[in-house]
Amino acid sequence: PKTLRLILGDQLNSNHSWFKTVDDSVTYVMMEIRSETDYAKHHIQKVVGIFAAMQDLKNNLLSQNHKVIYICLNDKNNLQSFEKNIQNLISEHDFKHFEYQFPDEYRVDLDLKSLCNVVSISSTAVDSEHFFTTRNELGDFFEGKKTYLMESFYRAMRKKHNIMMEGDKPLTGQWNYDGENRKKLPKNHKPIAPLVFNNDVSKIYEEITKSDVKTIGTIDAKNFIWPINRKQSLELLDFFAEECLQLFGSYQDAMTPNEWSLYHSRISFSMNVKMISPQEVIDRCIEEWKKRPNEIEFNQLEGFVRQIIGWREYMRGIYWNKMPEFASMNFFNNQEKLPNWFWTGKTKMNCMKDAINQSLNYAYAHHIQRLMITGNFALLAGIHPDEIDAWYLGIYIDAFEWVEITNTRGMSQFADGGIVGTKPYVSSASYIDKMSHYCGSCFYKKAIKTGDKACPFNSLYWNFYDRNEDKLGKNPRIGMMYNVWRKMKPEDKTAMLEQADYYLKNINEL
Ligand code: FAD
Ligand code: DLZ
Ligand code: SF4
Repeated sequence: PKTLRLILGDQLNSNHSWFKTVDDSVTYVMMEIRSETDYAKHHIQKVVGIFAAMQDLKNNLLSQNHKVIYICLNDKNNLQSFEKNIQNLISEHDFKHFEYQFPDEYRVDLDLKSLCNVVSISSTAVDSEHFFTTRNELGDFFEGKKTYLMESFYRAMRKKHNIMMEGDKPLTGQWNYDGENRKKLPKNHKPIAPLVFNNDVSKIYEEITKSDVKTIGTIDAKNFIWPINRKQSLELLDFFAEECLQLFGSYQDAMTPNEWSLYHSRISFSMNVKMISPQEVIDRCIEEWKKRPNEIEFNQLEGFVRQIIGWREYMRGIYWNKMPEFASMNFFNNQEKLPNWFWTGKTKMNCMKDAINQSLNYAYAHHIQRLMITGNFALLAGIHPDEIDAWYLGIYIDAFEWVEITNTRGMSQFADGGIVGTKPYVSSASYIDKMSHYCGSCFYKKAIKTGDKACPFNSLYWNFYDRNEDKLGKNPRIGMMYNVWRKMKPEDKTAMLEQADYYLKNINEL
């Protein structure tokens, strides 16, 4: 029967078994649509990058003689949603069967299921052949448990997939080398310049500008820096394995002004749209380590592999286990709005300015900037998780809800009350100073807690603990902080809380 197969913008896996044989009765459809460009205010580089990568897969499939219908953003017959376009195609082309790959987003999953219920033809959903785990695997693994400990899931993944194992023991005898990682960058250390691409995506950019899609951030459309096809994704992976892996773990949490990528892989976009698979990514790195065991210490490799087969799969599992409730969790009942400067970068806080500006310029910030700079500030300031999610879901080129919301609401904001993390990731200026070179040249003073130049992270930090004592006071991992707070002189506490209050009331002026 004539079959229609849908490929979503984050299902660009050219190795999918769908494509192994060319079949005249099968037509693929891909579509650039407003439902997807508009569910968040995306970074311009994200929309451009996804469209460019979609068009590349389309051309690739056409060159192999697959039949493809590609609906462009401004096509006259574009009905701007998956459901409407598919219904239209079914009635126009006499398709007898409809197929799609399991989407990674809850919203789209529901939409496609209900579409299948209303169309008159049969339908099938198949695996996207990308992840190590199925949607329910993590839920089954932790069945009946209250906390979902990442480390135990990670070890099970290592065993199940025989990754860096010696029989049933971890290679080298130790599972996790975090203790040896996470150093500050030495002052005179010049990090490697990131590999960027020079893709000319001006045509796509023009089409997006022509429609009135609202976006954020900047772009150089003649020199688009992100990989937009499988070949470039593999080049970026090679660059990481050859040049960055050896220092990945060491400087994973380091931050320094004007260095936006350091030793991070920037492979998340390529992986999340499935131009390459997590298996390929870790295989390449393990191969490099085997080739140069004297140059690449095992802790660097282990730290990286853990992010991919541990954290990434774990977050996906949490998503499918906890949605849709997860999306409305707000443990601290935070209600504030994001300050305006999250959208402009115009703040005197050096660390925030750097993290936000690079996000606007590159659609990228590395993990510790997302967690301990912007995320930390948002939690201390009591911003509503919906506001925070909207920002994170839009601004990063790698942001798709399954991995964005679990990191944002879960890991960063503790809005899930402790499913993902055991305590909130908050800090005062001392942690930021320990891991970065931001404080020295900041308008604010890291060691000052009250007064004109006091670093906002300091008073907001104590204000956070003070106002949430009923929710956190009994948490054994936080007890020590409350002891310090309780022992502080009453007049110091009052001054601290007044300072925090002043900053919160004038948050747009920070
Ligand atoms: P590297 O530092 O090189 O790490 C390698 C890979 O490990 C990443 O590509 C990623 O696939 C995986 N990884 C690392 N940490 C995590 C994690 N916590 N969860 C899932 N996978 C991880 N990641 C996204 O892919 N999309 C998001 O929308 C996203 N939003 C985030 C929001 C917040 C508030 C936080 C704290 C983290 C978020 N992350 C997100 C996780 C992580 O920050 C990014 O995966 C990483 O920064 C991507 O850059 P990279 O490829 O250079 O990563
Ligand atoms: C993020 C995104 C954007 C901006 N545009 C499109 C699009 O026009 N067409 C499309 O198929 N997918 C797009 N995407 C990715 C989808 O939002 C993503 O596939 C779903 O969220 C499922 O994960
Ligand atoms: Fe950030 Fe405070 Fe350091 Fe300034 S002093 S860079 S605001 S932590």
